[in-house]
Amino acid sequence: MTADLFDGLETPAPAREPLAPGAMLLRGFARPDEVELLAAIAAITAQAPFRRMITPGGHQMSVAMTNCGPFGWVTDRSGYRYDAVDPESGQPWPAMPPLLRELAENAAREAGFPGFASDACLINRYEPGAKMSLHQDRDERDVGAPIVSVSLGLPATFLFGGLKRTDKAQRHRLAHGDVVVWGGPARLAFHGVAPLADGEHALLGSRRINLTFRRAR
Ligand code: MD3
Ligand code: FE
Repeated sequence: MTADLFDGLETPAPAREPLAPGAMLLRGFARPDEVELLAAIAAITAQAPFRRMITPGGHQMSVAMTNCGPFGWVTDRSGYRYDAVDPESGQPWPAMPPLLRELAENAAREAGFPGFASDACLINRYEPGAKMSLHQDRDERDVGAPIVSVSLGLPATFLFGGLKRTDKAQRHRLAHGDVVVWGGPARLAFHGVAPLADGEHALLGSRRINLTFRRAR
């Protein structure tokens, strides 16, 4: 007789793939919610459209961004900051839908960070050729809280380095539905995204959308 391993028990735990100390990949974790996630993103971007922001150095980013939640990450000639107001509209950022907040909280718990209460969700849109250079995320008040990232649409090559910009970076393929929790010693690692390759995704077309949930304040 072959017993079903999960017979009468709870659903199996999602596959956890450690990428580095503090960094846990949950492959496909967001897939069950893909349709509702995309509808929520469409509603957010109707209120706060994607825009390509300007860096303090005066360059326009290739990635288009928007935010939802109490705080949003913005950059302009004066610097990087979290702001409660969308500078394009003068209005608060759209509310963070409970589905998004709960997805991030559940992923963080799976990775060993229970009670993750994100107050900012940065939404990045990549079209073919868009990239993100190596950087650290250090505009958040409490770097003891993790960052949770959700990848949707076209796959990307993610670069994950060390605590120094010059440390050699590992490359990881992040595909539709993949969620990564970045905490502990990974939280301040340099990271980036290689130029997005052309392609066609069934739900998103020739785009990649990445959500990053943060505890900003
Ligand atoms: C590792 N976004 O928005 S997500 C960013 O795919 C950002 O759009 C990339 O880097 C993207 O700041 C990467 C994965 C990620 C996000 C935050 C991290 C990895 C991280 C913070 C610390 C270490
Ligand atoms: Fe980042």
